[in-house]
Amino acid sequence: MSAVTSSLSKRQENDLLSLFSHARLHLLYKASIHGFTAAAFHGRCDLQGPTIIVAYNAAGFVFGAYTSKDYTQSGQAVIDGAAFLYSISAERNKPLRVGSISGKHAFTDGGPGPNFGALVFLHEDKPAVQSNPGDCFNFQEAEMHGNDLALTEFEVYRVEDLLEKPWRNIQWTSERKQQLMTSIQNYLPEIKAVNQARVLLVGPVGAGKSSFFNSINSAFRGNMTCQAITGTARTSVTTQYRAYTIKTGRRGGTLPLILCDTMGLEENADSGLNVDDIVSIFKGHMKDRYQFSSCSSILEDSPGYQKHVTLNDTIHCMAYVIDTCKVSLLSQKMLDKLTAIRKRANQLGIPQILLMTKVDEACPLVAKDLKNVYRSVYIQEKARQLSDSLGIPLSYVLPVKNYSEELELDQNTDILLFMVLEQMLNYADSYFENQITDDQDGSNGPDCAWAEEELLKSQYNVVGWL
Ligand SMILES: Nc1nc2c(ncn2[C@@H]2O[C@H](COP(=O)(O)OP(=O)(O)O)[C@@H](O)[C@H]2O)c(=O)[nH]1
Ligand SMILES: [Mg+2]
Repeated sequence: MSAVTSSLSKRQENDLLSLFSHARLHLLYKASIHGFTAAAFHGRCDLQGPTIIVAYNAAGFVFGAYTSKDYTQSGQAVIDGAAFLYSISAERNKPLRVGSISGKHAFTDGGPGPNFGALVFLHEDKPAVQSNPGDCFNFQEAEMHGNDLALTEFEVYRVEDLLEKPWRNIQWTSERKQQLMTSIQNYLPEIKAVNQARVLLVGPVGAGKSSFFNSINSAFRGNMTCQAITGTARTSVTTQYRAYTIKTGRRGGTLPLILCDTMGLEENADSGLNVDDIVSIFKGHMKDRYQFSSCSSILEDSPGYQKHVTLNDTIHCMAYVIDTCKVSLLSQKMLDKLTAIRKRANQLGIPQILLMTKVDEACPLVAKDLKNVYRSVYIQEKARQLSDSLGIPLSYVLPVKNYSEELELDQNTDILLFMVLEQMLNYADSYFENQITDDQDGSNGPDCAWAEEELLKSQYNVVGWL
């Protein structure tokens, strides 16, 4: 099959690129090959991140629309401050660029062709545009498309753009990696009676929770490991609660950190990990290797229920694990579940962070070079979107790439993974600080005196964001 090629001339392509800072265009869809239909458009362009529509007419105009948001067929009106319409023609030196009318949405994210109000593409599944200037965008029709509404070609490109400056500064050096490793290995919980910080991983099925543990384990071991089972099934391949310790090197010591892996969350109330089980884990009642059941939660008389708990057993930090590629697909039901979990964690004063996994799958520029992770416009947009929909400050959102198909460790992957661990330990310390009351050194402190009543007393004694 011959490769699908762009119909843009070099000059037209340069004009288009001049509308961005460091963008590259990746052709997703070409109507003359894939069909002038809404279904063909959505099949190739939904969930692709920032995209630009390029429509061609016989009058010589190349015109269209850019949006930084995903097409998802949600039926919603999408607000996008970065969206614009544009037109390029031989007579003009610079492309015409039209932003949306203040307060108006950019497009309606429906099942038909892309609908930017003033320009509706693939109108009635035909090679045609409907032109309604004044509807969300204002322009002169002669300037936008020369009043020629029949299309000779219609293409959509993914816009892969990098920020001039990264939104977080990372030192991608072996010294930094070593420094992070040393600081994690030397970590001591603020409370002497606690030996290891206990971090819980929670998130939808397939988000990369088990892979995160495997990746951390591999990075500290020095070779690839696959202790936790991972996979791509629709329901969770993790069915047991696991509290993993991590070793440094083959015969090395144990890290002062336990990563607790759970079954995945599912949308429906009666499937996947349930919120009551998460609360039992928070409080330290669930023993390692407890077999989850979707239909019932752990009870005091269940096998695997730990009645007497100390501060060593409770969760000191929780990490939500979310697949970056699926941020736009998080359903209201899943968001509600996450909000319910957040509420319970807040009540118990458990600090929380959010890991955005699969940044390599989400952005080709990041797949090519992980150092682009904080320069990718797409990743930044997804981080903002997650922060907004879950009400989490952006500073608690950490992009990460797990090892998935590699055979060798990679310095940059390790640095991102270790940065996440460092934050987890910092937040666990915030939890411990909140537990320290009278006894500063912990000798008669929380270790023995601590009980559920104490924990309940510290409700609303909040650490981090709420
Ligand atoms: N490319 C890529 N794949 C990942 C990443 N994290 C996880 N995966 C893959 O996603 C799938 C689900 O991962 P898994 O750890 O089982 O998810 P869990 O259900 O949250 O435990 C597996 O096939 C992993 O190899 C990542 O950061 N990048
Ligand atoms: Mg798993």
